[in-house]
Amino acid sequence: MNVDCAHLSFPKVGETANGDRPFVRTEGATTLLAVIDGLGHGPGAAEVSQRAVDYLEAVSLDLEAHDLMEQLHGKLAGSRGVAATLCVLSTESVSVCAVGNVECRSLGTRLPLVFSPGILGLRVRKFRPCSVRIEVPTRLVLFSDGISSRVPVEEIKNLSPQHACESVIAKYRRNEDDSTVLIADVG
Ligand SMILES: [Mn+2]
Repeated sequence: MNVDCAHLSFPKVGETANGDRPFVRTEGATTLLAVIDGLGHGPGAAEVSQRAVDYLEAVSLDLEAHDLMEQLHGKLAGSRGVAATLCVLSTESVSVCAVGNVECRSLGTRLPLVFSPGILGLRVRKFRPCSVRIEVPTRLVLFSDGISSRVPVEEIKNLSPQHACESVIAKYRRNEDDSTVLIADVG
């Protein structure tokens, strides 16, 4: 399995610190994808998102998205909290868990994903992960709420991940929030 990834992330217009973080880590046959959106914006949001990234850099990738999310929830206790979507891609399957409003769209593999209401680090009543067999090719598109949810994932499916990210930022970025898009082609 080959994963071809690109991402772009910008702070809210007028801010220098970015409270969003795209994240990609591959180890052996496993790839972890994430978009983290620290609550609010500015340096405080950037700090809590960085804490989440530090955890994801160090954690074992043998875990499914659900376990990673539960652990991350514990690690961020006492912070302002984040919204986050995590995808763990392994040779045959993909597991996804989403808390808050970081979107995850899939082309190729049908993802029966239900978003878990709540804020990671503060309160999550119930994690609602999904884990399915991956169909090849699949494109995963993750984006924070600084991108309009009207983004036409189907219309840009023939663009490379990098060009598709550029197109999303150019046309669907909302200036009043940090904006992040991450696209992964699984082939
Ligand atoms: Mn946001």
